[in-house]
Amino acid sequence: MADSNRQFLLAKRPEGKPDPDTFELIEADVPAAGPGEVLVRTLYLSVDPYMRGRMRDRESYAEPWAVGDPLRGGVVGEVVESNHGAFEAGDVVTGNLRWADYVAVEGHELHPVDPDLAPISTALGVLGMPGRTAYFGMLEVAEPDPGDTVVVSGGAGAVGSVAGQIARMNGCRVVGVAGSEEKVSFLTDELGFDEAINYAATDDYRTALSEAAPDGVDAYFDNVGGPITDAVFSHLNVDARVAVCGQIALYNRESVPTGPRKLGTLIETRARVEGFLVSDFEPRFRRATERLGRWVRGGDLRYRETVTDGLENAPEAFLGLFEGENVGKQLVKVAERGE
Ligand code: NAP
Ligand code: FER
Repeated sequence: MADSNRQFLLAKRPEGKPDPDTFELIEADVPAAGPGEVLVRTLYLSVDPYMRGRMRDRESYAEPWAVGDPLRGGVVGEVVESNHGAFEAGDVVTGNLRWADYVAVEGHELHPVDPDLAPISTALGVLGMPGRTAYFGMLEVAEPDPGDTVVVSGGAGAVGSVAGQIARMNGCRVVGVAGSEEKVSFLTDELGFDEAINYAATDDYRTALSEAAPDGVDAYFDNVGGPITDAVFSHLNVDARVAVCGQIALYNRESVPTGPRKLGTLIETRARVEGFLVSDFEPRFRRATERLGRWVRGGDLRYRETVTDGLENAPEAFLGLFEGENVGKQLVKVAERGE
């Protein structure tokens, strides 16, 4: 075991886009596991768009980080030493932990990961928080019916790529929206989306949508907001459902544009627009994760991960989310299991 422990702190609150100065890397001793605690070595950590919200000095569903606080998020790690009855050395676990090489945490903060069921990194992606977000947001909020046209923005990301495939499994015609030709091919050739729009190749989203969804849009799973969402609102059908999952196009803005938007559409269509948080569905996580796991193992649900190597590169991986550098789930690989 190494004798030094690197960890990231929030160095300052970003204005607009965060940059490398938002983060501070410090070194300390590897902590010891106290009574009831488990020493965990980080193998993978997750970088997620919601972390931008935690960098802001504003109360929200995600409590803000204070300047100087350790950054934290979803981690998959390996137990090095355990003073808790539920875990022993060598176990693979997940939890909401610090961006660090090692952490000592109380056992109740950890959940076991079964390495025989799926690659352990999936506990942060398709079989973790993003997969469950797609599952509940699509099935419970967007409510896809067979034959519906379903549009998914952020279609090639961790949540969107799963959400679109779930709509396909429900017999829908699925149109993804993503920011490159590579992502368009990923969606249509690898994931079975019926159509995909490269929004970076056009300014005319409305025309692109009327070509890709000529019968209009029955359900919209929105990960991005902004002008893409404005365009989709112009194509909603009567009784459409809009599941507002995320608004990443707005996360780095200090003020959000307001004014008359596309709400007249909602009167014409009697569409329903509903925001949701994955945590609202927590009592039902176990079954959702089991079903997602079965779909992955059966080959019905495919997934991609973009893995950045090295804890020191976690800020770069996080910043890349806002530039569309990831395909599928963005992870940071910190160490190899069993080394
Ligand atoms: P992700 O989609 O894997 O990564 C973010 C993607 O957003 C990028 O790859 C990029 O792809 C796209 N993007 C970035 N800036 C954009 C912009 N200005 N306009 C259009 N697209 C942009 O991230 P994720 O983890 O799956 O999260 C997706 C969304 O779901 C986020 O908004 C997140 O906040 C939300 N979310 C919500 C919940 C919930 O409980 N409500 C839970 C998890 C995640 P392109 O190349 O296509 O631009
Ligand atoms: C959660 C609820 C929501 C959570 C993440 C989110 C990490 C993400 C929301 C977003 O990206 O908008 O419990 O756990």
